[in-house]
Amino acid sequence: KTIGVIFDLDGVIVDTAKYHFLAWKSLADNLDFEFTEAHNELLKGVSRVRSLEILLDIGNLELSEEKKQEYLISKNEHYLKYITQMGSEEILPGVLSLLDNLDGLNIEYVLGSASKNAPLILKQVGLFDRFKGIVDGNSVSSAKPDPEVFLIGAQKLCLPPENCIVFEDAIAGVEAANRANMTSIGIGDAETLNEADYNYNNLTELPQNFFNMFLAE
Ligand code: B16
Ligand code: MG
Repeated sequence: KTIGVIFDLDGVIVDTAKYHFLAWKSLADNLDFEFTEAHNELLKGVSRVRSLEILLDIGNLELSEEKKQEYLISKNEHYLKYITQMGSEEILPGVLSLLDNLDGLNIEYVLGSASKNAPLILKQVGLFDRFKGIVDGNSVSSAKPDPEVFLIGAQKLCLPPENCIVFEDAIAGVEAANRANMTSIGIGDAETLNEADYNYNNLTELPQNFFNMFLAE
């Protein structure tokens, strides 16, 4: 059968979580509470607005809408300082050979990310033109674990959801893929991502012939 692939961005193609962490941490420092790498795990895969809500919960703070808007803007400005320094050396191991493998098999792929900065990040690392389409935080009304981002991805691939395979590193993303009725592949800790159909620590672990069984169906 014809299959297509949908890639999450942060945690699958590149590790931008470390830059989100630095930017959120600096906001927490300014607001005078502790924000750790363990806390940062809670923000993976969720939208920018939701991230701020989680952060403020950690700091036990309630802020006006106006203040929140201000912090969302300053956090993103801070984050962009890191993003604009990124280059192709930041593409995670296994990504380029996987894309080459898909190209060789004529399997099309799109991006399905919560990030509003996804196009910029893909351009920075030189991968923008390789994707058939990009679904990002600007094109959805409901964030993961809502399946919307991946369902729009399937439309861009012109395929029914059952024919789509999703690579995700976040619990919310795996849930979104499952709810979309797609095959979910969890990249990262298998215990954390135990709802995924398949688990690999990183993309280099994906077997060479992984897609053949789907194509043969
Ligand atoms: P932005 P993904 C997600 O990317 C990140 O994992 C998450 O931590 C971030 O809050 C979200 O993008 C929004 O990012 O502030 O750039 O719009 O994993 O869905 O590719
Ligand atoms: Mg992710």
